[in-house]
Amino acid sequence: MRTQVAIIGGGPSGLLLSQLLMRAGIATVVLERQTRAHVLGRIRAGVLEQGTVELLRRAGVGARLDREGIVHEGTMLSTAGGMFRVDFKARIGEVVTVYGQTEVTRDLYAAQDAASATILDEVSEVALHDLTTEAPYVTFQRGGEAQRIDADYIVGCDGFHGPSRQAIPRDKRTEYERVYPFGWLGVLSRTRPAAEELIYANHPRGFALASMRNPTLSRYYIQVPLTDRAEDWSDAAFWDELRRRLPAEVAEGLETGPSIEKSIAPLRSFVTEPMRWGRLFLAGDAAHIVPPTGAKGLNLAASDVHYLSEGLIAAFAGDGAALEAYSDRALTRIWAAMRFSWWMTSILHRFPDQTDFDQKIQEAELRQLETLASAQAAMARNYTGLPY
Ligand code: RFL
Ligand code: PHB
Repeated sequence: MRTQVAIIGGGPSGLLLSQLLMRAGIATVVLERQTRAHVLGRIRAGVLEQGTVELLRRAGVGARLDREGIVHEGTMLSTAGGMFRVDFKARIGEVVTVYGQTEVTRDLYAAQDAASATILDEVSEVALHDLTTEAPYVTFQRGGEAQRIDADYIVGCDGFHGPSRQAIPRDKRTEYERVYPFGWLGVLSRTRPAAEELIYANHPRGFALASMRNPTLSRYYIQVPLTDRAEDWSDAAFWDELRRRLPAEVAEGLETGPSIEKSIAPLRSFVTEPMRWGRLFLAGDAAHIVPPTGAKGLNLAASDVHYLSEGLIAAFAGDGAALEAYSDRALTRIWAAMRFSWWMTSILHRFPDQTDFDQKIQEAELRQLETLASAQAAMARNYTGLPY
């Protein structure tokens, strides 16, 4: 089989890239290890920056998002001293949209099906070859058969554990990493959200987040030790712990119910540089991971895809400059989001080795955020998304 761009990974990065390229008349093939049902069963991100919303509209998948997405003009933060609000709209005139990654992915699959895209699921043993030549190719197994795709370019959108990043020789890339000493236990439940906006809570027992997907579907997280296992947390124990960490007035009115999904995610900051080797390009979680505290992972995947689709479209039209610049352009924005999500994580969580000094600094950070318009503006700017 031959195509112009072979895309490894059918998550949001891979599907959005394929969609944007196909709309520009460029042929793609997407290779996905899992079944479509599995990809659509993953519960992940919930907050979209305005730039992501606009990119999805440009990709032709904005209709349901515009109907069902919930615009949030601010967020709540809760501390020992009480709850306060950061008003994004008032501070910098920007907003975010609450719309689940599951729904984004569903919309992208529907659009790709309508465009008769080639998405091969349940592939295994994906291997990348001849990446520094003009004729790179991918081999894989599907339905018990060995197959090969030749392409002009190969894009790794295969997440943190995929093979694409590893295809770059170790001495040709530099990796930067911070692993945090805790995880997030997340629960999805068919209940009314705790509040109209998200609540990020700093609490002596650990961080908590009250989020949502729609008016009848809530998403909650609590900080847990990495040694905990999701199956050891009963629903009742989860709700009790969440109530303790949320402000009393919110905890009192909290609607609880059976969990639909319950899982623990570790927290990590990770970047690999450069995001290109020969004719291989990396995008999304394949190249970088952020802790979810800043709600940046899916949004960074979208901005990578924006830069990369521009570069590839120009390259096929004969101008390679934007593709050459892809890794540098993407990394500038990625490091800004790395800093922000590291900072949000550091001011909101309880660290196992936290000293009294660290504690006082954390309180001072939160007080600044509560009382200084300039601190709120900086947070709002980063949370709602830096411009592309
Ligand atoms: P994905 O979604 O991991 O998709 C990669 C795809 O590649 C496939 N794959 C392979 N395919 C073929 N061959 C192989 N060998 C393969 N190996 C892997 C996988 O099956 C998969 O389908 O990466 P992508 O597309 O780059 O998208 C990134 C986002 O999923 C991720 O950044 C976000 O979910 C992060 N994230 C959040 N981001 C936000 O912007 N806002 C949020 O509010 C937010 N909350 C979150 C999050 C991530 C979380 N977890 C579980 C990590 C909350 C959580 C709890
Ligand atoms: C979510 O709703 O899953 C969510 C929202 C905000 C975050 C992280 C996750 O910062």
